[in-house]
Amino acid sequence: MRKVLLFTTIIYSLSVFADYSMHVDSEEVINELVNEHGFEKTFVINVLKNAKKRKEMLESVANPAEKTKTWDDYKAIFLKKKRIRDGKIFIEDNLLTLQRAEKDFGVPKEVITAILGVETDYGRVMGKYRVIDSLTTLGFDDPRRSEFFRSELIQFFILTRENNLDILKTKGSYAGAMGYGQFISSSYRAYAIDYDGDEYVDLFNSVEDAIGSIANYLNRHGWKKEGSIVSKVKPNNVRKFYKPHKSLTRFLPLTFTEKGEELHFIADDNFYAIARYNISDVYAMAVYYLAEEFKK
Ligand SMILES: [Ca+2]
Repeated sequence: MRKVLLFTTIIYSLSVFADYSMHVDSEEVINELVNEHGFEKTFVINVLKNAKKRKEMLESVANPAEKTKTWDDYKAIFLKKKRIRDGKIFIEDNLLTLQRAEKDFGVPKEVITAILGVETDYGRVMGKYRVIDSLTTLGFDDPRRSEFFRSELIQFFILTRENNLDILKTKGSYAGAMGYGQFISSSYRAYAIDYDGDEYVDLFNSVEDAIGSIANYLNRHGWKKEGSIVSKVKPNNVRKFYKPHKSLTRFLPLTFTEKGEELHFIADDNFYAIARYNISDVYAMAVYYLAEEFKK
């Protein structure tokens, strides 16, 4: 017995050979998948055995662009002329679907397109990592958010079964986000919709499904039709809008330093709906700026 344990420890310390079916926290995941969701134990173990630990994911998730870059850097990446031009072309190419989504969910075509632009450059960059590698590496070895990623790992097993996806081949970002709009597994299951009428939710290949799903996500997270995202204000006007109530997220002031100048904004409901997509002020602001560019 001792020999076996020692052997496991040695294998485990060589990260590339990590066998996640043997990880100290894997038993709970395996039991939940088998007992609560009806998976075959041998299937689950086999999948975990085939997952690979990727150290770069642990580094990326600890240092996301939203935290390491200044607003100027972030804005420079997401408001490049090419991304603005490509977004305008995307709107032209998908106008009828975008108009339908706007009517069904109240979310303007420019905002849906801006999210697609920031997330994946309109579907050009959907992520190169196997999701199974991301969710096992982060679910078993991330020191801060492993519980969240293990929960996503369970959701990913269910999602791939429901949608008939190959669990060992499905690709996404380093954090396990997938498809045009970069939905994580639990969001895919809860908010992604079929919007091209083939009765299959496909965020990897169907632009229409992606458009409908993003609009549905924002709608379900408090998007207000005709509501505003942010308003620019003078610094001395910030105070009177401030409502520091715990349950009230509306009307909070935001300050962004842009090329050395402090800009002040009041964020409204729709800003928070966007931030629910990716919890970051600079992310939501980049989406807002990009959406505004499409109107010019
Ligand atoms: Ca579909």
